[in-house]
Amino acid sequence: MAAKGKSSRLPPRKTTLSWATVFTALIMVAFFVLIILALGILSTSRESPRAHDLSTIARSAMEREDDGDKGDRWVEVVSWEPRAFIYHNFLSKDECEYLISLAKPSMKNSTVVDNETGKSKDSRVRTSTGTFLTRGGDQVITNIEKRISHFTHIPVENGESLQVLHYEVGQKYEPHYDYFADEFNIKNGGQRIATLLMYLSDVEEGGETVFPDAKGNVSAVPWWDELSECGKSGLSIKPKMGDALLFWSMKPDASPDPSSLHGGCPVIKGNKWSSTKWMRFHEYEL
Ligand code: PD2
Ligand code: ZN
Repeated sequence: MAAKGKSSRLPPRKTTLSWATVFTALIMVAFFVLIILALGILSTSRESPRAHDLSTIARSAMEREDDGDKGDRWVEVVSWEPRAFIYHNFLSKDECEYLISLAKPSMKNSTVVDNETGKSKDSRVRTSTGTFLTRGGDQVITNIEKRISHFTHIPVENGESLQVLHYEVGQKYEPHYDYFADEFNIKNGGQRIATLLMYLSDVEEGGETVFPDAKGNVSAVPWWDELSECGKSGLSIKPKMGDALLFWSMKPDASPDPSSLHGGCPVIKGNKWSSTKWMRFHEYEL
């Protein structure tokens, strides 16, 4: 009987003990997880103290420009090779006319960069006239340069001075790369990353910006039938007053993108005003 009694009491005692162990282990694991979670939250908030700081948003909202006479602003993805996008209605009509009036008195024959020396030289590949507007020269330029920075996500300091160009009938800019191939310019101001080309006027015929080496079916663009012969030699964008074309000369791995080859087709009817903002990797020193 005693042996019987002994054997009937032992198994339940064993079960009680193992449940207690499991319960204790669970409590310890939960406690451990809680500590890890707490440490994670603390370290995240230490690493990005500005994640919940809304003061920059509040400031941007206060600085928001008066909408003025600008039309509907929207972004159109034109191509991924090269990476090219149109910001429709980026500039107002008043801004376009203002930039033209500022530039007009100092227009000179446009030059190109000499790849041997890195210096400017006159060229037959670029037959337009042009001038540069001082960075932050006045409030209108400052507003446009800030807008360029906001839309491209590239700081104002990385932008070169705005260049204003004028093309009359027959004038053009042969296909070229905006990135530098010479040591001089890369060392003095840094390699060019991207270009924002702003159209300051409409052009009746011709004057398209063409990417001859763009990948894809270039004749699929809705405006194909309106393009000049030069325009049909690649992926083309028709100038429209106020629109801006952003394209990247560098790939995301920071190597030059050969598909960014581009040119300005000859103007056939009317005349063309445009403005270029080149952006560089390093701070540009005047
Ligand atoms: O004004 C243009 O259409 C044009 C075309 C190609 C300008 C540039 N390149 C440039 O300024 O780099
Ligand atoms: Zn160019």
